[in-house]
Amino acid sequence: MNWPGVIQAYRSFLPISDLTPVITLLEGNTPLIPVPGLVRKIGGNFSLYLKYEALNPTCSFKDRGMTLAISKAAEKGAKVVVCASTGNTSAAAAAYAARAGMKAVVILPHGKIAMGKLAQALIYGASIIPIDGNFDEALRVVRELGELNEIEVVNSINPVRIEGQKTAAFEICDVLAHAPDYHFIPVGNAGNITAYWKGFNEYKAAGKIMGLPKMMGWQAAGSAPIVDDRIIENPNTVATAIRIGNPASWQGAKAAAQESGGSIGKVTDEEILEAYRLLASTEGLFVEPACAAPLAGLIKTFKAGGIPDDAVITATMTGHGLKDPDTAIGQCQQDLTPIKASKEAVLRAIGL
Ligand code: AN7
Repeated sequence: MNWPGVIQAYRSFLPISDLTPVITLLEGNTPLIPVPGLVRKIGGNFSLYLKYEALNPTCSFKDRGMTLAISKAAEKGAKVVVCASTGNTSAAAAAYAARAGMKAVVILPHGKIAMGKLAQALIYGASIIPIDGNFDEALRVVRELGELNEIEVVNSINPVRIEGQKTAAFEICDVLAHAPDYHFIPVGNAGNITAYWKGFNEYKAAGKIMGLPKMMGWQAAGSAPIVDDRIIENPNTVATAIRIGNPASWQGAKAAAQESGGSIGKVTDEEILEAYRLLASTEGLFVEPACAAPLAGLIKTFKAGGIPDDAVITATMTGHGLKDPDTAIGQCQQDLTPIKASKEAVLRAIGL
């Protein structure tokens, strides 16, 4: 049977009625990929599985919440949806709005959106409004627009987004047949960590799992309001997806860490880029820089002795590496000057 998308797959856990039109691109059911080579490389003995959300229809986890948000908007008869975004939300909103025959308006921090994400929003036909300002300022404008009744906000301040995103936690437990011991996840606007914690708890309440993971959220050092416990006016990081200084779900992230016995930490851009290259070159998995934040955080936690030997660990790889080709190419040390088209020239070039 074709996978039906997250609404049909997890209907009884979602705020959906028979009257809700289901707008889906068959998102979800993404692979949980074991990465033993990476664990060996850092000298660990634990089990690590990556929830590879890059394989959603718009290549990020945002599709899970967007199928709910757009379906509920369609139920209300909305014609126009709006979001602020560091890129992935705008791509997902634009795609699902196209599928529903709605207009999407996306408000983006000018010059700070990875190229692949911009290409997506453009080709799906969204109205793109770049602003002179960062994500937090864009979200402020969106909140104001949401007060006008004719525009539906599809940022994660819309609670149905969180409802959709929690399905990733269900899928992890369905595959493992239990909860992981730790779950590592990047934190930007903090909706996703909030959603996972809700998902794990609901699965436990339903008797599907016995335990709960410690929630380990990771921010970029230049953009770490929750760790630093203050709003960051000018957040900065190579991981543009999580370049957010005043997260909407701040309290949700803190609650997830506190209630689970986990934590929210921060890693530098250097640590992020090192983990980014390491994952791609040892496991063949290409993710966008934001996903490398929890990996860098895991490496740091392991080196500090904070990971038990037999732990089962999951981590969310939220978006595809192809979304941000500039960062990947910028990390490349190779000389790409063309040489003569001959066997001899190639052998010389590779040192044989
Ligand atoms: C790849 O698209 O906020 O903590 O506007 O794109 O739930 O915000 C993206 C966030 C992690 C952080 N990884 O998740 C947006 C946006 C990737 C992301 C996050 C984002 P949240």
